[in-house]
Parts: sequence; C-alpha cells; structure tokens
Amino acid sequence: MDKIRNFSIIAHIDHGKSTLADRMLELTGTIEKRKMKEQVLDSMELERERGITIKMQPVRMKYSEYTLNLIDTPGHIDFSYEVSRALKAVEGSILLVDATQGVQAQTLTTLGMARDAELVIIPVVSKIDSPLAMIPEVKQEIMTLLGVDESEILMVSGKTGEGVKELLQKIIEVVPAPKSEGVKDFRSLVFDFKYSNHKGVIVFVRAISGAVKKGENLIFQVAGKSFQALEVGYFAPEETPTDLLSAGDTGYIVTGIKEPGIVSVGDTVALTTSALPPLPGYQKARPVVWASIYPESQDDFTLLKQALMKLRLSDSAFSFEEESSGVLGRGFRGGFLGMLHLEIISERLRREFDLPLIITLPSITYVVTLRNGKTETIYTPSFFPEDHLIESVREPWVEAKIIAPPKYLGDILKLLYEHEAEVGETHTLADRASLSLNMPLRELMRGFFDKLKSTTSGFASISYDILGERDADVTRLDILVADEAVPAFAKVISRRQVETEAESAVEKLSKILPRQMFTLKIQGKALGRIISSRTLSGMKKDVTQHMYGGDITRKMKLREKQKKGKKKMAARGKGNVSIPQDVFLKMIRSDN
Ligand SMILES: Nc1nc2c(ncn2[C@@H]2O[C@H](COP(=O)(O)OP(=O)(O)OP(=O)(O)O)[C@@H](O)[C@H]2O)c(=O)[nH]1
Ligand SMILES: [Mg+2]
Repeated sequence: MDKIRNFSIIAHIDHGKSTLADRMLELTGTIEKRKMKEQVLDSMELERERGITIKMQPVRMKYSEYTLNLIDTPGHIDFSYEVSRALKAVEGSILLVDATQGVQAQTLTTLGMARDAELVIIPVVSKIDSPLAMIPEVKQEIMTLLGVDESEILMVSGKTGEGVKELLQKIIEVVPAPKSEGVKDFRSLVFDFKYSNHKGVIVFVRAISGAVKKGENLIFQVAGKSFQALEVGYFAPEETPTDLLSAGDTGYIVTGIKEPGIVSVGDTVALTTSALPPLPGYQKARPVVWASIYPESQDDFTLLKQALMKLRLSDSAFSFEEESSGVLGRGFRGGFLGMLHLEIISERLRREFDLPLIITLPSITYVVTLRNGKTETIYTPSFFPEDHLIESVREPWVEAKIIAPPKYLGDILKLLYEHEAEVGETHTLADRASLSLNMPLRELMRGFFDKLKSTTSGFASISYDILGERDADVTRLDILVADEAVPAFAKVISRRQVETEAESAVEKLSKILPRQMFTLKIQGKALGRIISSRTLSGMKKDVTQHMYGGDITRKMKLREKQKKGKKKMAARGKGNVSIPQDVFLKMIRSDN
C-alpha cells in the first residue's frame, strides 16, 4: 500500500485539468501515443462537443514502482457533486490555477472542499506556456490564498508538458499513501457507477480494506442487496479486468444488477460475511432548480420512466419523481444542480433515448403558507397559488463569492443591487477583489450569470451554495397564447419586477414562436391583469407559390383546400396553437 498514491485534480472551469491529465497519461505510458487525443478523459460525446468535463474520471497509472490513481474532476459548479465524491476517494489534490486567469471563484470552492476532506493540497500554476500568462501575479494570489511560500508552488504546462514530471515526483513525495485500517475483510466505498446493458450496474469503488476478486459474494451494506462480483478491474482509463482489487486502490466491480434504484453513491460494498458497519457515505445532492419532464404522447410515459432511471444510473446528482398535471398528463419532476445540469440532462434524453418531450421552464421551490393554514412546497410555477390565497412565502437564498478585477466593482455592485443581493465583505487577492454576498436564488437564476459576464467583459467568476430560506415577496406571471395560459411558460417573479419580466417574456416568445396561419395574441398576466401584450399577424402562406406553371386546376384545388384548413384552425381557435419543443428549449436557454 505504501506504493499507492491517490489524488485528484481540482480547479475552476477550463483551467487545464483534463489537459494536464493527458500529459500525465502520456508520460506514464498509460495511453499509447497513437491513441492519444486532447482531453482524452472527456469521453462522453457531450463533453467532447462542449470542451468541458461533466463527469469525474478515474484512471490508474504506473510510474516507476508507484501506482498513481488519478481522478480528473469537472470545474463547472453544476457538477461539483462529482468533485465532492471524488475527494473522498483520494488523499491529495492538485489545485490548479490558470496562469492567464488567476484564482477564480471555483478555485475557492474546490479548495474549501479539499480542505474539508482533509487532503494534502499541491498548488500548481497551469498554462505557463501561454503568452498571456501572468506568472508572478498568479503566484502571489496563491501565496495569499494558501499562506504558502513561493517555493511550494509548482509550474506546469499541459500543452508542452513542462513541469509535469516534477509534479508527479511531488505527488509521490507529499501525498500520503492510503492508510491501512488494520481490517482484513474487503470493504469499499462506492463513489460513482454506470450502467451497461449486458453487465448491469458497474460500481466505481475505492477499496478501503482487504481485497476482492471475481466470483466473490458481496453486499451493498446500506441497500442490503447482495450480488456476486462478475468482474473486478481498474481504469486504464477504459475498464480493464484484473485478478485482485486491494485496499488503497481505486477500481470497479461489475454487479450484474439490472434493476435501477438499488445502487447509490456512498454505499459500502463489502463481503457478505463482513460484520463491520457501513462506511460514512455521502450527503445527497441537493437540487437547486426543478423542471418537469413530460412525454409529448402519454403512450411514452413508461419509456420515459425507464429512460430517466437509466440516466440516473450514470448521474447520481440527478433526481426525479412522478407528478401529473391536468394539461400535460403524467410526467416527472426532475431536480437539477443548475441550468447547465438541466441542459445536459435534456440533451442526453434527446440523444440517448430519442423521445419527444415537453420540458417546462426551470424553477426553484417556494414554500407557500396559505390563508387556510396549509403549507405547500411549490415546484412548478403554474401551480403557484393566486395572491389572495397566500399568507406568506419562503424562498431559498444562496451565499456566493465573486472574484473580479477591482475596476469592475462599481458595476458589479449596481448589478447586485438590481438583483436584491446583500453585499458582505470584500477581500483583496493580490490585484483582484473577492466579494462575499447573499442573494435570493430566484435572482441568481434571473440571468445573473450572463449579466455578470457581460458587465465585466468575462473577467468575473462566481460560485455559490444554498444558504437557507427567507421570506419572499413574489407572485405568478402567466404567459397567455391565444388567450390561454401556457402552464410551461408560467414563472414566479418578484413583485418589483412584474412590468419588466412580463414585457421581456412576451417579447422573447413573440420572437421565437413560429408564425401561425392566423393572428395570434401573446400576453403577460400578473396581479390579476394583463401587463404586456403583442399581436403576431397570421402568415399568408400560399401553398401554390412553389409550383411554377403546371396544371391550373390543381392549383385551384389546393387553394380551396387551404381555405378550408384556415377556417378549421380558426374554429379550433383557443389553446390549439402548437408550440414546438425547440421553442420551450429556447425559452429556457435565453433565460439562463
Ligand atoms: N496554452 C495552454 N492552453 C491550455 C493548457 N492546458 C489547457 N489549455 C487549454 O485550455 C482549455 C481548457 O482545457 P481543459 O483541459 O479542458 O480544462 P479543464 O480544467 O479540464 O476544463 P473543465 O473540466 O471543463 O473544468 C482548452 O482549450 C485547452 O486547450 C496549457 O497548458 N497551455
Ligand atoms: Mg476537464
């Protein structure tokens, strides 16, 4: 065990974690040169397309006589549940700081997580090859942040490979070998899992004590489910079978379990004969936003349920439960760690399961106490009660940190004021400012990220965490299409914002809703009255226009048909406007 080192790479988004991992994989000969590609650990299609890491990825490397188990983690805040789990499977962390960007908000958050996990932290400046690198300034920031001496900070380039060898040496030197528990029986912590159609659930484990081999009888101690190990192995980075997975190591166990809902992260996999209690597990992921997912056709309900269960087997931060809505029928309420998480899940549902879906606008939860004394948690804005029924409302707040160059502070403070934030302390980090604040989650979700980026030309970064609940002064905004409220477009908004929110939602929808054959009204309604309105004129679609010459009687016939069609649609009138799925998606996106 003293020849094993377990470590993770943590950093703000895009600071070069996966690229640094590439160089480590290359240097240790884990991946052949010809199989190497950029950010090779980002193996999901969506990760490659977007150039971001979404899931943590463990990989085992051999370096001289040492086994190095690396876990690459995502940097985006919506995937921080991945980071928190990875950190429980390692003894050390490389804290990477981009030389062109310096310390950013997620640097602080991930550092906090690593400290909580009592890990050895190795500060490293990345991208030192870049012409934009500000090495002395960034070193100074790290020294202030960690209280370390300059000589303790390593310099690397994931692009050229400079400094990577020294970093591996340092890891071997300062990251402690895994501790022996003095127990012989096999026990391991499940930090992730995935699903394979023919192997069932494959759990990713950190072996804590003993060893396991194929064929042994094991049990999920928390779930109380036993199974036989069909295969054990390590990540190279693809799953590679091995004879024995021993204490201190990171690897996987194939369970053959096909039913969803049994395996959860944080469970302990042990020998069925083990008399020891389960290991301390993980806190459950706490959803920040909620959105309802309905099949376009109710016939697909069961298919959708299976799809969601499968998705959950590769994303333990995603949760869902059944719900039903009068208009949309039976569906599900999904919980997400943020807007990007929601976007990724929607996209995966579309690609991996190919089901026509309706996904409602994301919402946060409100706890509403009604005049009749009842208390309800509202997940879906269209269910937010009418004002006259409400006694009081509570809503979630976040505590956040913003890091930005001081020259933007004035603009940031103005923006914070517009978003109802309470500004706390300001600290200085070399030549940048770090600002602490509290604000309603509702306001954070109201386009705050985009506005912060644009006011600071992209120089500010933000991270946040749920703080608790406070009283709220909010009401429901309905969007009416052809005089009928579209539940999926309903929103809960601050009373202070009724005018601007109604105006911008109506404006947005009138731009993206395809023209219909007839004239259409789009309205925003709140506080019992119509606040804003737009009229979309009907489309004069002439189905004959693309027919040149040809048979005139055929043209006449077509025109007749078209007239009838128009009449029919006008008769169907209200509530029969078809709103394509991409309009719902655009309403979500333009809002984040
Ligand atoms: N010049 C230079 N660019 C780099 C270096 N390392 C990474 N990059 C670039 O920085 C961008 C982000 O790199 P990634 O390795 O994906 O960053 P990451 O930290 O893994 O990103 P997330 O996992 O999404 O948080 C890419 O465009 C890389 O090409 C480096 O050492 N030098
Ligand atoms: Mg990455």
